[in-house]
Amino acid sequence: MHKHWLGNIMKTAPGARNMEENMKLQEIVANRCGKEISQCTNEELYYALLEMTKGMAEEKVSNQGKRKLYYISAEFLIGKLLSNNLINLGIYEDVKKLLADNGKSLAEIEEVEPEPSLGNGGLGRLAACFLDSIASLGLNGDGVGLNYHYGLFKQVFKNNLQNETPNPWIEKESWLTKTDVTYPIQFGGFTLQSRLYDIDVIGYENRTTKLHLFDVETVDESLVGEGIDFDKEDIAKNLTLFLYPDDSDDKGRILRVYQQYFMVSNAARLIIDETLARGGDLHKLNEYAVIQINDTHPSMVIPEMIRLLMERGILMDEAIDIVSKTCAYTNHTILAEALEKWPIHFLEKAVPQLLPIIYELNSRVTKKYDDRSVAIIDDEKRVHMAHMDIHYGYSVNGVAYLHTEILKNTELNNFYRIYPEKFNNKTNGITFRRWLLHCDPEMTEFITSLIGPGFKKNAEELEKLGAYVNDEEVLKKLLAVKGTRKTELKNYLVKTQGIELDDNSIYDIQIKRLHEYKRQQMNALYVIHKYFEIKAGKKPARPITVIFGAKAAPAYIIAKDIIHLILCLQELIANDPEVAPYLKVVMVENYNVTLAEKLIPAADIHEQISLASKEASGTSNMKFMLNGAVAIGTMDGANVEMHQFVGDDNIYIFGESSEEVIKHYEKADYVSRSYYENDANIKRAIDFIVSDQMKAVGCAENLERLYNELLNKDWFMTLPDFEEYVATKERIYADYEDRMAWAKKMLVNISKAGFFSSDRTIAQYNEDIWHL
Ligand code: CRA
Repeated sequence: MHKHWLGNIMKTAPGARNMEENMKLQEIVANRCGKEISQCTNEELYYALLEMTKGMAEEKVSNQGKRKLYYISAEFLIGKLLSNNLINLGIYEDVKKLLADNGKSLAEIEEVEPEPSLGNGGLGRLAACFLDSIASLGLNGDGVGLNYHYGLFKQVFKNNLQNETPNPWIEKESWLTKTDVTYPIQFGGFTLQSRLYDIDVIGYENRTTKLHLFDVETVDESLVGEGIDFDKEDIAKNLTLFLYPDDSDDKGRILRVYQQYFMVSNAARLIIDETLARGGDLHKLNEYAVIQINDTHPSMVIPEMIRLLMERGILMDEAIDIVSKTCAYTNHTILAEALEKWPIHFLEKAVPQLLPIIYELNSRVTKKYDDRSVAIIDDEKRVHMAHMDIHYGYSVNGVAYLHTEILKNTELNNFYRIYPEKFNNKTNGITFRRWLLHCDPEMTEFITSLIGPGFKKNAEELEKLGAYVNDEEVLKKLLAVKGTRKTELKNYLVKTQGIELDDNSIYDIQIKRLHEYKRQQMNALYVIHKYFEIKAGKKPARPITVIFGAKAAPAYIIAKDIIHLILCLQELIANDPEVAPYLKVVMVENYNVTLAEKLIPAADIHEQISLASKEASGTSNMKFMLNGAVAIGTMDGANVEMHQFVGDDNIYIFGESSEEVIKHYEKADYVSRSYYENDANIKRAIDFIVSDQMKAVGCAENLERLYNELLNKDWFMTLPDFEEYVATKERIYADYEDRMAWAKKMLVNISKAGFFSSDRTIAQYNEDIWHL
């Protein structure tokens, strides 16, 4: 036994302040429910805790300073807030104990809270992590976005297919606080009155910041029925109904333009009002405000702010100059489909007042540069939102080292040559409060017992764990903690989804939005491969559980076919007595932040297998690493930096490099069919998709479509990396059996995760871009 381990965490004696909070909760419960805590239902206690926490947040001082950051984003995937707020207020343990003393479980009370799913994936979750760090570092900055009444759809599986149903989250009592702020927002032909709702974001043992969410009071939830279809044309009633309405048709796309303009016009007015209220001078707006444009969705803030400044008497030249010194842009993707280009006629219809300004901005660019590729309005009369951001913002950043290099040298090279000084990298990060302290308190306590609590505020201190990589006691304890999380996940999935896991198996997890570039299909092909191997008598040393979690965009047909493939495999393998004892496929239903918080601490292996160059950063990779899982991955996104930190022994890298992949695209020389024809394993796996066995559990049309896609298109090159992927999987599974060597890899991963704290990312944004 070791001294550090016996010493354990310093427990804060329930000081006067915490006693006070307990009194407060008892009082609130008595007032609201007229009874004791022990007599209350979980619902009653959840709402009492909500009231208490909101009250405490309001009493906190918000961040201050001359210059203020406005982080504008169409998505803030904040997840459930109760527990994180209790942690950041420093009262989590006391509340938990008080409840336990009264026979109540905080974990069960948490289940009552609906998850606000106000984002699709990484980009939205990043914005939420950033707010936590901005508040925790005490920086003067707020988030601005939209108050969608329905978050990302709820995913339901039926007949091995994804169905989408509405996902409401706003209840009579919620984290939202209605404010007095309201603006008339003008669109082509009509005006809508906005209303601002705020959510307090509590920093870790620090001040608070605000998430400002704008809404329209005329929104009509009764437009929504069983599914997620609704009348897309009645803007007054539907503007804030859904996060990103289906943009597969023009009606959905133009509604997005209305949403985006509504978001930025409100934001710009709020910024002007707050600046003036602080005694600021609009001629020097950049000294009072900085606007971070999170991807292109808020780009219209540039022409809108210019317009509003001109309305206040500032001349065009000066207005453009002021705004250019105030706005900074973050790029999150090189995928062409995600780089927004709005047809001019959309803007003419929705926001005609912006057009004279956009034309002016474009003509200044075309006068200066002959190169048509840097124009704002292209020859097909489409407005390139990113181009506007780059010309009229002072900073352009990518979200991981490799991504920024690709922007500079390839994707945005024409811009980089004009403005080299604007380009910079800010590698993404995650908040350790949610992704360690909250999702694995036991691991947090164990780490604290070894290196003290300093890492909670200064993540780099995790490096101190390096001293224990050869300490057998520590390694054993690490494996034990992981084992407990695996059992907890098993219990949770049985209870909530009727899924049975074997907690003695290897949990190999891939959770992220469903997209061909992320290559869930490659993982599924591996499953088929393994299935054949087991049938042929090559049994793995230990059972393997391959876990997927993913939503597919409702209009993304192939992504939904991949989900279908995985669900069919899940059923087929579970019913095959020869294979089931060794291999299990699980696709969890309705993957969201809440589920991620249970899956990540339980993972042994995580899959980061995107086609190199396509994943700008990835952030689940960081969460898994922090929780002691080991990655199998390509040299893509932030995997590159992870590899650099942990070294070859602690991450399993495979596949073509981004340079090779980019060359294939340039030469257009990839032919998937030739891989199929020349590789027996690939042929066997792909043919199985359309086998009679698969068609018996699935739908022939979907399976055939996916088969044809892989054989004839395979835009994201699944097949060239397949053999190396299989070999690497075999290696990682074999290495897992040396438990002590594996635990060492786990510990190295945790000890090197400090860099990926969003506190570091935000400190760098502030240092290089914001200067708050
Ligand atoms: N899909 C990237 O693809 C990245 C996040 C956050 C993404 C991820 O690799 O980690 O942004 N891009 O930077 C995006 O949304 C519109 O582009 C993402 O979430």
